Amino acid sequence: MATATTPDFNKVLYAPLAEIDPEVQNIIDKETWRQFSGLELIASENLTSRATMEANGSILTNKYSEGLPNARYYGGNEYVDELEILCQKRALQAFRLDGAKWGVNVQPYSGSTANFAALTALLQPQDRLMGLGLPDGGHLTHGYYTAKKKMTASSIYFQSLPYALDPSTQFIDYEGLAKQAKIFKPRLIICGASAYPRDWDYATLRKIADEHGAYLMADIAHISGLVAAGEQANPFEYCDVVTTTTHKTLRGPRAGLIFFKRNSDKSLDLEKRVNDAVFPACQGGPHNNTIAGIATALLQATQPTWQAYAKQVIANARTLGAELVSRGYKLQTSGTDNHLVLWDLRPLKLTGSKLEKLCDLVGITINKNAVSGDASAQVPGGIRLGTSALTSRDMKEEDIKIVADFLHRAVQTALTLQNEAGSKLLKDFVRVATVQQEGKVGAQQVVDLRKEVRTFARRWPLPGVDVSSLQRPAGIEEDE
Ligand code: DSN
Repeated sequence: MATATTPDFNKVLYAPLAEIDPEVQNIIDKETWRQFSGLELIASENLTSRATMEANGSILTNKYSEGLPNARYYGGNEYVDELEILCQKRALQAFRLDGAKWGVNVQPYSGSTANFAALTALLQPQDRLMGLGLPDGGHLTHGYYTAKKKMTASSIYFQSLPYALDPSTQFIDYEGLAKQAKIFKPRLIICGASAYPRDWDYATLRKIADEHGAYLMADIAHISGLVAAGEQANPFEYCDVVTTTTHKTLRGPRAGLIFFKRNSDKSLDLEKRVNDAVFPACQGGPHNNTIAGIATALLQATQPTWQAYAKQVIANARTLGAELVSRGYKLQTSGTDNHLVLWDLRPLKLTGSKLEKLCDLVGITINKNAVSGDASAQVPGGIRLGTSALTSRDMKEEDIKIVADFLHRAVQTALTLQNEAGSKLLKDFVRVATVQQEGKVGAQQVVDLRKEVRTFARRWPLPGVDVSSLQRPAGIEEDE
């Protein structure tokens, strides 16, 4: 509360957001309404808890604390030290790690900075690394480049060679990787993906890495919540370094973590190298409010209920995949072991961009994605779907069947619109989807589906939000 003696220039410090900045408040309200009214199926997203949002929006944002607990470059860090140590402890606990064998840095701002810091720790400039190629499901930060451009720091500062999926099975081609590694002689092999619906054979990867004296790093950003629950193979048994984001299946705030192995012959100094790589090599002061949010999310991931959540995420993804297959659609690897499904649209002659656009128009949030065999990640032939967020809204298999039916109708509508557009261009597709025209039915199908999706979505809670008091905010129009 401002007092009678608060100078005018400081009164602004006490006013609530809605009062001081109604424009930003309105944008937040619209986004809340969108999340409440739609179906979130982006595999890299989730809906974090109220506690995490409270921590993330806390007064901890005011504090600088470059360095590590008990070794900071600024004063006043006694509570921040307590927080960071607690977060580290929970991170090890969530993945059932012995602190004598593993350590963790909880400061990375995101998955990308965590990965670049890990590369900085493990490699010298221009050292060689191998990661799963982006068109096969790998991540940009795993060494991606195109014929025309080295577009990520991981390919600009290091030499990289992608490994691939076996085109006949669409599983990782471990034999091919072993053969490539014999010639390329990498210093680091990265496993982990952004779009791979199957589990990993870490023992085989370790064997290949050892043949070349290479480090093995797993980026478990997508599956970390499932690994914490013991519902995926355990990368910590085989890897030197494990990175993750904290906001996907792990359901925390947006940030990253780097776990490093202690005491193995080759990695005696990994702790110092990783910590120095995060700060000062790649980052400045940690975001302590985010670290508080991570700590809170990790506490949830250590509770007995976490395994039930992770199991339900996987059961929902399996149901989603099976429902799509039962309607004649093609999935990469025909199914899933984790939270995501990769849907190959190429047999339908429909691009991922068009289905993503159509789904946006009806309140289903998905993303276009390359599928195995796509010549380029720029024109993806598929869609990636994930069930983490819908599971956080309490949906189970029977509900996911309804979602699968919405997706089926979205495809049918997209095919109708593509036909009515009479051209392959996305702008023509959007025009016929959004403007009712005599003799054309696609735009009406969009309206009908949007209404049904909205009614269904609003039956569910939204984590961190009291939906009973939600009202449609100014600036959102809805068809009646
Ligand atoms: N990790 C990416 C994704 O999977 O969506 C974003 O970088």
